[in-house]
Amino acid sequence: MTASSKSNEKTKTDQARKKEALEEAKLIAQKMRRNILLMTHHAKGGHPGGCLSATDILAVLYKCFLRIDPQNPRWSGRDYFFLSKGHAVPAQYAVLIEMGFLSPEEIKDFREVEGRLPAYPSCTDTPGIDMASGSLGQGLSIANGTALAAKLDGTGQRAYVLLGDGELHEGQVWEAAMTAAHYKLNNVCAIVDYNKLQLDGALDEVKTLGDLRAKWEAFGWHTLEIDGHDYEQIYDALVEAERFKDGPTVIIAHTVKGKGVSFMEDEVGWHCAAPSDEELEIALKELS
Ligand SMILES: Cc1ncc(C[n+]2csc(CCOP(=O)(O)OP(=O)(O)O)c2C)c(N)n1
Repeated sequence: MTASSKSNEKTKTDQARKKEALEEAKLIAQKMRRNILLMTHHAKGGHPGGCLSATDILAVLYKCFLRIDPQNPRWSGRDYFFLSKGHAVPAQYAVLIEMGFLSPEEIKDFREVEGRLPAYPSCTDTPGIDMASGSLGQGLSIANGTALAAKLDGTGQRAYVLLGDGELHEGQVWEAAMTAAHYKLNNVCAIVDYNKLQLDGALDEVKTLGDLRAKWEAFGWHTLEIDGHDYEQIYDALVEAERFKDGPTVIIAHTVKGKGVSFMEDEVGWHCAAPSDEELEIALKELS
């Protein structure tokens, strides 16, 4: 076999491996969406809209990129994922179930005092969670700290953070954006869940973000823009973020709040609301 045919073979197997992994990620996302609805329905509360917009991103990130170990959640060599928009924690519980950190039976414990699934992320209660969040704006600062430590230790660990677009109204995010660029933290990857809705209205009505791409670029970030429900685009952007060595990368992921459930899509009322018995039945049918 010549060097070039060997490299063609490798590209082919890489492509086949990617295709297979993305098919698995799609199945994971399907189960996650069901479990997000079951959790919020059972607890009679939660934030399904912003969970469903982030589901496909989390499925690809966890399935294909994060180096983590469900048998040893505190493994010191792990990559970090910080859910800065902590109200979307059912999405993180749902992906942790699929990755084997939690059991599906724990769905009923969401928002219960007993159990390991509190209403907002807790790094002391839940295996696989590395940051307590809920108060918006803090995740990128924490990602910076862990990424800087990993660089100083030469461990090669990466830190990923998921930010809401409404969360970008917090000034701390932009302080942290400057810090990551200053220290050229090429092991930080921020993902913006750009679903265009805030808590009680459209983002542009509450406070527009203007030219979001230009803002991140002006803050010194390698900036990518994708469809946050397109598996190839999510995968390729995360690969590009790993490859880029000159500084931090942000992936602006255009998404739909409530994605996957027809009556929840793009409806601000589903920011914080639980499906009724009837709504759950319809939604689960749509997702099956
Ligand atoms: C510091 C802070 N201010 C206000 C809130 C209340 N709050 C909870 S969710 C939310 C809207 C966030 O919008 P976005 O980040 O776009 O979330 P998504 O639409 O993705 O769910 C707000 C203002 C909060 N949790 N923390």
